[in-house]
Amino acid sequence: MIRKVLVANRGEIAVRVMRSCYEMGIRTVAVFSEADRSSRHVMYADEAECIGPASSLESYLCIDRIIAAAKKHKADAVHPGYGFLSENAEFARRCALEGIVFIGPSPETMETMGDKISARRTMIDAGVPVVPGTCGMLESAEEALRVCGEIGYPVMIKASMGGGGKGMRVATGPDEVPQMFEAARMEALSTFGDGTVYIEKFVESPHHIEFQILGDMHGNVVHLFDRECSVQRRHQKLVEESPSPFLDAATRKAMGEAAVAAAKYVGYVGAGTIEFLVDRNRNFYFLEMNTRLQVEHPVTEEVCGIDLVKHQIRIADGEPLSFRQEDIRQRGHSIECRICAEDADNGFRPSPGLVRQLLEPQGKGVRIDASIYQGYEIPVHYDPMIGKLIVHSSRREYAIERMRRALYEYKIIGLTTNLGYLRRIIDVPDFKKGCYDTSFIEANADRLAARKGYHTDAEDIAVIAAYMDYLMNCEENTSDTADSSALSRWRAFGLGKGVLRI
Ligand code: MV4
Repeated sequence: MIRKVLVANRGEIAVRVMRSCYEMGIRTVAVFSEADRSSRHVMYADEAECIGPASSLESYLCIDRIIAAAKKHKADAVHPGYGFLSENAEFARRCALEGIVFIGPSPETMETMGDKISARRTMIDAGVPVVPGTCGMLESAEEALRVCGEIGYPVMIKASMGGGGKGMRVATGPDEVPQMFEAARMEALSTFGDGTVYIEKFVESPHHIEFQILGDMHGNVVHLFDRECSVQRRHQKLVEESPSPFLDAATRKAMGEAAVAAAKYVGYVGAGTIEFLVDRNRNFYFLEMNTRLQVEHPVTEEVCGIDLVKHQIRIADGEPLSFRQEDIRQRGHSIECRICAEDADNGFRPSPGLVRQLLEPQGKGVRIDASIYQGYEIPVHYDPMIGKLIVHSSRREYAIERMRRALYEYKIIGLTTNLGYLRRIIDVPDFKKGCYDTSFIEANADRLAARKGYHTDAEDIAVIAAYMDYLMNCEENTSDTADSSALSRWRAFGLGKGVLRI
């Protein structure tokens, strides 16, 4: 029986996991780095343990320190969140060895799916469609050339240990193969320490559509339908929605059945995601399986009315699933925007800093999974994603209106965020129509580029006015105003040297 969970993560996902624990009456243990002493997940937890310096390698990625913290605090289970150690089979093995429940699938499943060649082979055996290509690894450029000739151009050369676009090259004809084969191999070797590559037919402008699945220890597997994740920039998702506006009922049904077949074949236990590439004719192909909870899981929760973290914990506790496939329906429409401390107008460079003022959207159908608060300093050491804004409504067009409204209400003062960029995305006509694939960001680059126009200027002025009003109130409420002019107070807040960023 799981009564205390150590959350081996930080930021919004650590808080997200602890919320479900709290509702289930489960105690929580936070781990944190020296850069995260004042983080929200530390304040939220019942207990907390510092596990090392700011560097992830010496804290959130350090298996020994996390295991030691779990033992010290007598945690029954570990929830890994996403990223960090969430797909690390060695970590899952170490947990088992120490008698700690790892909230996730078996280490064997994680290994099978972590290796893309073995995942492909397994899916072929399971009868799940994969992109036409090689079944094993490529030994040489000569072999690559021969295989490419059989598959037909263009082809994609991919790293077996890859993911996230690293070690990936396209070859449009035989003359490009030797060079692309070498480039993919070298990049794979330096990034993953493994130069194994394989080849697939290149699917042009595909959709990235994934299915959420849940499997228990008793052989039951269900899917929780689809998420459309095609709004991506350099393999970073920006906006996700469920249901996908691209799928028809027949394709959705076939993909759901394929996802369940895939998970059943490997005896999957826990929450997982089957990623598919879908071409313009709605042919779908298995791409990868993610053996963790994903960033975009809330859109599925909103549409299906199911708390995925609670089900992860119940499954890890050995409970059978409490519902059958027929009990799960997609109700309405949900959209998620990822809020990042990034300067979208200057090459998306990370822009951490102090959250001076924070106004979060509220109201019907609005959910925020974030870990920032007023006065919080976003550390430079970690991912720039600071939270997620999720909306739900009865229809897609209403969900878009709600997202537009919520993005307008969201004010984060003190650092640069991508809120303005997200506002522009949801106003692109092709997004509104639901006509987009993975080329969306590139195809709409002009529309999405910042224009210093009336709207942004007006908003900047309004925020500055509100802040001045706030400062003047501070002034009035201070008895000793003789030596603190308005200007010096303006400086005191760090606004005198051109550091006001909106
Ligand atoms: C592909 C593809 C086209 N054809 N494979 C990108 C990340 C990696 N996980 C797989 N990716 C792709 N694999 C074949 N055979 C196009 C992509 C791809 C992509 C996939 C999903 C979402 C966004 C993408 C952006 C560029 C390329």
